Parts: sequence; C-alpha cells; structure tokens
Amino acid sequence: MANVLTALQPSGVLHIGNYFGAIEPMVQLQETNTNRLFIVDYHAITVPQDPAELRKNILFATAIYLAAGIDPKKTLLFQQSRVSQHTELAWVLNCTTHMGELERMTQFKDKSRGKGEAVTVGLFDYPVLMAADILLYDTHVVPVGEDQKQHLELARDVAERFNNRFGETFVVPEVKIREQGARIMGLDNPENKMSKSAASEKNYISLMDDEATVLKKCKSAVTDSGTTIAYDEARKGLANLLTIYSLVTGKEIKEIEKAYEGKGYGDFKTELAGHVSAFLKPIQAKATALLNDETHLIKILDEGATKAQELAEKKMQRVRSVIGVQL
Ligand code: ATP
Ligand code: LTN
Repeated sequence: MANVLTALQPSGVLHIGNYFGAIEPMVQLQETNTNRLFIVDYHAITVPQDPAELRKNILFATAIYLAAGIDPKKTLLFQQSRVSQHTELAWVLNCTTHMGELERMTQFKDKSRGKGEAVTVGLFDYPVLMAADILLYDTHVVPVGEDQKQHLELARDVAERFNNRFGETFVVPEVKIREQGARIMGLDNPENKMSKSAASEKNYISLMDDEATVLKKCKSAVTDSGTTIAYDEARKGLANLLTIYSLVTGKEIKEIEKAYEGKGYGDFKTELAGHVSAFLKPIQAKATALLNDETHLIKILDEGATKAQELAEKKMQRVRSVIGVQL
C-alpha cells in the first residue's frame, strides 16, 4: 500500500483539466492506497484573494471532491491552513533550499512576469511549501498534472539534501502523471494548458458550467481548417477535443474517429458538448446538494484536520530533533 497525496488550490473555478489531471486519479487510487487530499489555501494566498470569496471557494472545493467520489473514510481530506506543521516545515526547508533552485521554476517565471518588484515572497517560496506538504506525510506517490512536474522534482531534491545532511527523515516522493488527460489544453488557445487564470472564460469548461455554456464553449473552441475528425498531435485543438471526448465517454479515440467518419467539426463539437454536460450533471447535482449543508462540509474538514495534525506532528518532532532544536 502506497501513501498517495495531492492537493489543489481553492480557486473559484475548478475545470475539467483539474478534474482529469488530479481529482479523478485520486478517486481511483483511494481504493487501494493510503490517500491524502487537501485544499491548499495558503498556496492560494500567494496571489491576492478576497477573504469572503476564499472561504466560499474552500467549501466549494470540498463539495466538488466529495461529489466526484472522494470518500472521507478512505481519503484523508483536509484544509492545509488547519495543520500548522505545513508552514513550520516550509520554514525549516527554506533554510536548506537554494535561491537558484526557486529562480529556475517556470511557474514562478510565468506568474511573476511583468509584475516587477511587486511579486510576493510567498509566490517565490510556493514550491517549498509544496515540498513541505508532501514530505510531512511520508508520501510515495504524488499524482499531478504535467505542469507540476518541476515542483515535484524540487521536492525530491529538497528531501534528498535534507536526508544527506541530517539522516533519513523523509521519503523521496515519485511523481505520477497520467498518460491521457495530464494536460488538457485551453479551448481558445490549444497551445497552452487549460487554466482557471486564463484571460477568457472560453479557455476552460468549469465543472459547474450549465449545458448552454458548455455548448457555447465547445462550439467556439479553436480548431484548424481541416475537414476530417482524426487525431493528430499537430492539429492541437482537435487533438485536445478528442482527448476530452474520450475522457468523458470512456471511449477509445479510434472508436470516436470511426463514429465521425464523413462528419465535420459542427456535429462533432455539438455532440462533444452533450457528452461533457451528461458527464458533469451528476457531479453538479451532488455538489449543489452538499453546498446546502455547510455544517456537514465543515465537520468533514474538522475531522480531517485532527487526523492530519497527528501525522504531521509526529514527523515534525523527528525534524525538530534531527536539526537540533528539540531539547
Ligand atoms: P492555474 O492554471 O490558474 O495556475 P490550475 O488550473 O493549474 O491553476 P491548480 O489548482 O494549480 O489549478 O491545479 C490543480 C491540479 O490540476 C494540479 O494537479 C494540476 O497539475 C492539475 N491541472 C491543472 N490544469 C490542468 C490541465 N489543463 N490539464 C490537466 N491537469 C491540470
Ligand atoms: N502546486 C499545486 C498544488 C499543490 C500540491 C501540493 C500538489 C500544493 N501542494 C502537494 C501536490 C502535492 C498546484 O498548483 N496544482
């Protein structure tokens, strides 16, 4: 049995990229592993957040995970900020991580571009808090989307350096990137990944989008001037739509290509929208019902926090001891 762990930011919209890249793999893995899934609210505040919105988004994310099939009896589900050992370990790891390592992070470069000196220290330090998240729980496997690979490599380096210096303390985690769905591309720009921070809402399909919105977004998805529905890496927009089609229907791409022989983009996009909406409907219904009972959601997060604090404190005691601050 492996210790599996991942986390998502409580940003307003969760999109189908988040779902297939991170949430669905966790639902499958909870059957045979020790699963930990948490909401990284302290990562979210590395960029400005409206407090009332943030609170709402934490509850929304919790509801979505439960609606997607995360079972709190099988997966330890909690809120990062409730387990103060995360920030405590991040500080210790700050003191063994090099500036140069963080300066190389492509996500930091992307997110800080054009901001000049107004970039926060938190945004720069984001990967160290992420390493702490992972290393606190003796994590073997971290399922994430492709974009997080570099952060995972840093977490491995940080763990190895610490172990070399202070003795075996941390498990060195493995990254797990699913083959299909690891990188769903933006609908309006298939050159870049689907992202909730994209400039246009047409970039992503939110898990809460209604039928009409899904249809509008699928119809306006950028494709090439080709006429056949055939998977080709070079036809990025279409390849992305075929991937989404396959993920929401469970059908092989070959099967889908066959079904659309002789048909054009119009039919394909309209039917894709139907399949996406049918896939989202039950998740939306469950999430909406869960959101009507905040007390229940908070109780689940409270219970998760208590268990997580216990595990995290055990590891922190070891860390404090090996670095010499435990008297
Ligand atoms: P942003 O793009 O605004 O930085 P995000 O959409 O990447 O945010 P996160 O909360 O940073 O969202 O990511 C949550 C999880 O979803 C991570 O494991 C990430 O790798 C995965 N993920 C994000 N976008 C995609 C995508 N387009 N395809 C597949 N997985 C994705
Ligand atoms: N950086 C990740 C979120 C994240 C995470 C983690 C993922 C924070 N801590 C620990 C896996 C393990 C993101 O933006 N998707």
